[in-house]
This record gives sequence, structure tokens and C-alpha cells, in this order.
Amino acid sequence: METVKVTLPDGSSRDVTKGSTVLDLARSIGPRLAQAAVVGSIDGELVEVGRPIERAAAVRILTNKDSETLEVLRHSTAHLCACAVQELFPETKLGIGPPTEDGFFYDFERPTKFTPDDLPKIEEKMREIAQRDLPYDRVLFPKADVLKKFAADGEHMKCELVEDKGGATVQCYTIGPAANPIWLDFCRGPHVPSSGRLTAFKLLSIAGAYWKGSEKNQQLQRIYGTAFFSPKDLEDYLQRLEDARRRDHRRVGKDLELFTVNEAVGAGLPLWLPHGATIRRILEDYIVERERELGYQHVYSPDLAKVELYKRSGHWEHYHEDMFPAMQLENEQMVLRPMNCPHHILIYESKKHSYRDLPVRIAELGTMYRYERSGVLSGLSRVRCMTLNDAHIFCRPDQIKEEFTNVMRLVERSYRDLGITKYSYRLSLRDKANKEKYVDNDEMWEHGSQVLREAMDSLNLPYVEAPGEAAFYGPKLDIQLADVMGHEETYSTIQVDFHLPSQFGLEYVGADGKEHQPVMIHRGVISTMERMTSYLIELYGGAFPVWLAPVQAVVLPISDKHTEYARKVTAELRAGKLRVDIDERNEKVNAKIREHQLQKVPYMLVVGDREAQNGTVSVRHRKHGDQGSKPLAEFTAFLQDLDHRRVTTE
Ligand code: TSB
Ligand code: ZN
Repeated sequence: METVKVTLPDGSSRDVTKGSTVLDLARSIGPRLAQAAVVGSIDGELVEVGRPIERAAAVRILTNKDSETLEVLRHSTAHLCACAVQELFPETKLGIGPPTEDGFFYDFERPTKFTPDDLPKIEEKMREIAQRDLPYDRVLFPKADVLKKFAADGEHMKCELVEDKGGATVQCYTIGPAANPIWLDFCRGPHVPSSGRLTAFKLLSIAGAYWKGSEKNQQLQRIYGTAFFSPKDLEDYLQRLEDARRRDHRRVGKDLELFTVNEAVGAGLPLWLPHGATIRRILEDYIVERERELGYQHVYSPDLAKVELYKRSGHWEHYHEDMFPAMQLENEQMVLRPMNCPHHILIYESKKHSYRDLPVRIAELGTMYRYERSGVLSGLSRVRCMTLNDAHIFCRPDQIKEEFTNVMRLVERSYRDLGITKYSYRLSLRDKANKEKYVDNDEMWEHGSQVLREAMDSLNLPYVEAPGEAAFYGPKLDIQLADVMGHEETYSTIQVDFHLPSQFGLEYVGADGKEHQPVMIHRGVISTMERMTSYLIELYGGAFPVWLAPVQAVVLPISDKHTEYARKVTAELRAGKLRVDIDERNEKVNAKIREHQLQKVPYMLVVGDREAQNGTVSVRHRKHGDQGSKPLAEFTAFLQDLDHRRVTTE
């Protein structure tokens, strides 16, 4: 019998019969390994364990201990889900069903809408199929055969996928033995050996999706789920999910009356309610103050401009899809700005600059508009109208590094004050293949990314590189924060730009008396007010530290008799620049305490006869409860101190 040599991860090698499978190899190593094997890898390609070894190769056997296998498990669970759905609802047609970062989804076409009640039924069916321990076999078909089969089943989306992606031979994976499967999917694989491996899964939600992700195509229904190797891991995940749901800024934003989204205004256009607006104002004041200390100059500029301005900047060519459509005005076309840079450039240009003036740092809490697709909008974290803590620094090339460092320091300072401790750095580069989305100038891109790399290296900060995440005009250093579920978004950003200065012919007079081109650094330190507020809501679960709390203390008179003293206390605290409410309602004080506790007001100040007589307040903390009675002046000073020092711990 012909043999081939396989090399194992430990460097050893052995001869195996040509055509024997990865599973045979696992068995020859040990029965436990064979039992644990989820998939194999032949020369780096992940394959199902039933795959024959046809040539000399490096072979690995992967178990649930290997990070690559969780995705396989989830992909197999997506198949199981689709199989169950079609058994229960045979009229359903299949879209795609990939694994995702924390689970999987499958897209379906079906005349009737799935309801949340369907999920447990589908799950039950999945469990039933899983317990039959049916094999997931790889089968190869001639293209014509598989098209015929899918067409006969009315699987028009599968036919389209096979036409798009399939070669002459088309690879499918079954559920059930290859000779007589109960279900079949066109799929890149690989999969677990059999359905019995799927023991810890859960369907989570239903959402809308478009075929091939384009709103021009038909609407599909997407079922999301997740899967783990052990029930314990699934439990932990669901627990975290529950915790995240409790902190979800959309939920907390509603409960604490921070913001609302009204259909009459439109999706992605939140209304800031008084308490949310207070937090936003605190953030705005905070960052403007920091910037003033650092030599930024604050400006105001309109939220729209003529289309020509964005043609000149390149937004029209490269960023058009993300802009609101232009509006016709008498003889000109105007458009809502998607970024503030062009306005700031015109402000820079409005006077002559010498090398001695640079850097010029033009800052604005600039409102901008982006046509984010409806499917990606979310509360305050991804919106269509947003106000960015923006600035554009116009500097000489020899000043880039220092300016970059100063911005980075400001980011770190702000995060410390806001209580943000977990973040990572991402160097966002262009996607070289996508000529449409990025300015085409290789030298400029190389230079820009080199400058950012050097700046990061000299600060000794670690970063990951992300192709395809740059701005159209240049690379970015993005600072990424993860929410409770581990989903990352960009918050702070520092961008080096040689394109816009050249596009607008910007100049400064150098020491040599000649005209030179400045470099632009675009930077957002605390991101948009919307996105940062969404993060802070989730970070604190609504229990904001004193310096960010919309209401820092609430005064609770025990009865009508104490209203007058309560008003005096309130006025005094307010005179001390503290944000204080008074609850004069005719309710029992305990009921009031419960309510303000739920509203997460840091301090509740109960006042009755004794307090009125002694000029004191009875202090209650939302988390630590009764703090005893304190002279009013003492409590005022205490609260002011927490506020001024921006203490974030309770
Ligand atoms: C920094 N021109 C630059 C600016 O000078 C710019 O606009 N950069 S940006 O496109 O990266 O956007 C800046 C920041 O805005 C992002 O880093 C992100 O934190 C925030 N942001 C972007 N899109 C949205 C959105 N749809 N909703 C909320 N915040 C957003
Ligand atoms: Zn900009």
C-alpha cells in the first residue's frame, strides 16, 4: 500500500496510508485524541476529520482546546439551525449562514415572519437532530447536478451562490450520511464530525437582513444564535449577555430619561432629554477647557456648505455614499457636512500664516451628518447627526511628532478623568485594492503611516494594524474601546493628512521667506458626544460618578413642614455650583428614596425637624446607604470636592 509522510506539530513524522483520513491518523495517535478531534489541518488548511490525506503534509489535529475550532462549532450549529428551520417550516428558503465573532446567524426567506416564540421550537428541533448524532459529510458534486438539485428545491439563493462562487466541482456539507442526507448546504466548511458534538447552543434573536447585504435586494430574516463547547461556557456567556442588556445604553437611556429617538424626527437622530443634555454639556465644557489650556482656538462654523467645497476636498468623490444627498437652493447645491475639516481649512486660509504661528489648532464641537445605513444605527453609539470634539492642527512637518504626542497625552488624561481604563490602539490603513474609497497616492500613504508608526513606537505604545479602516485622505491612529460584550468601536482618533493641505493649496511662510505646505492633523479626543455618552452610560450602568451625574444630590423633605428648609438647602447647594433637585411631592420619604435610588442619584438628603433645627442634612448614598447627618456647609464642601477632583470611584 502506498504511504505518505505526515509531519506532526511536535516535529515528529510518520508514514500513513495514502488516502487514510485525519481521523485515522488521530486514532493511530490515541483513542482520546480521536474522540476529541473537532477538525484537522493539512498544510495549514482547516479540514473536516474525514478528509483523506493524499500527499506528504504537515497535519494537525485540533480539539476544543484550539482557538480555531470554536468558529467551526458555530458554523456547524448554523447548519443545524437551518436544518431544523426547514424541517419545521419547509417553505423556508436558505440564504447564508456563517459563524460570527460571538456566535452565528442564518438568513432565511419566508413569507411569514418568525416570532420570538419560534426560537424555542427551533432550538428543540435542533436538539433532537443533534442527539441523533448525524454525520456532517463533505460531498463533491458536478456543478450542473447541484444547481439542478437546488433549483428543484426552489433554493434560488443557493443557486445564485453556486453560480457566483462554485467551480466545476461544488463542495457541499450534509447533515446525515452522504448517501442519504437529511439536509445539505453549499459550503466552504469544514465542520464538526457529527451533530452529537453540538451540545451547548442557544438561539438569541431575529433581525432583518438583505440578501447580499444590499438594500436593493429582497429582505430576509436573520436568526442569531451562539454555541460553545461546554454548557458552562454557554452559561457564562448568557450571564454576560444579561449583564450587558441591563447596562445597554438604550435601555438605561430610557429608564433614566437621558435621550429618546422619535419616529417623527427620524432614525439615528436622537433627542437629548434634560438629564442626557446635562451630561453632554459637562463633557463639552470639560474638553473645551482642556483644549484651551493646550492652546487650541475654538471656532463655530455652519453645518452645511456648497457641494463644490466637498468636490474640492475629495469627500464628494470618496465619501459620497456616506453623505446625505445634496439639496437644491436657488442656483446652488448645498449639502450637510459629513466632516468639519473643509470649514476649518477655510478658517486657516482666512489669514496668512508664518512658520512662527504654527501649530495653529482650530477646534470646534462640530456637528456633522452621515448617512449611516438604517441597519447599523444604534441608540447614541451610531447616529446620523453627531457632534464631534473635533480639531484640525495645522503644523510644520517637524512638529508632527510633538503634536501627536500632545494629543495622545490629552486622550490619556481625558480617559483617566472619565474613568475609562480599557482601550487599545489601532493603526488604520487603506485597503490597497479599493481605489475608489481612498486617495490614490502611494507615496503619501507610505509616508503617513510611517509617521504614525514612528510616533507610536517612540511612545512605546502597542497597536494592531487594520487595513481598510483608514480615512479616505490618510491613515489614522484610532483608539478602540470595547463595550460589555467585547464589541469594539473607535472613539479617539488622530489622523495625519497630506492630502487636504495640497488639495486646498494651504501655505505658511517659512523661515526662508518662501511658501511651504503645512501638514494637517485631524483629531477627535473624546469622540462624538453621542458615542462617548453611550459608552459612559454602559461603563457606569447609569450610576454616574458625581462629576458626571446629571443630578448630584436630591433633597427630600420628610413632610410639608420641612419644605421651606429643604428649599433653603437646595438653594445653598445650587449656589455652590452643584446640580441639585428637590422632591416636594406629597409622598412617603421611603418611596421617594426608592425612586431616586432607581434614578441612580448619588446622594439623597433627607431633611426633617432635627435637620432644620441644626442646619444639617441626613445623607444617604445610592450604594452605601445611610451616611449619618452632616452640617450643610460640610456636605457642600464634600460634594464640591468630589466634583472638582472628578472622583470616579464610589
Ligand atoms: C477627527 N475629519 C476627522 C476629524 O477631524 C473625522 O471626521 N474622523 S472620523 O470620520 O474618524 O470621525 C471621528 C469620530 O467620530 C470617530 O472616530 C468616531 O468616534 C465618531 N463617529 C463616527 N461615526 C459616528 C457615528 N455614526 N455615530 C457616532 N459617532 C461616530
Ligand atoms: Zn477632519
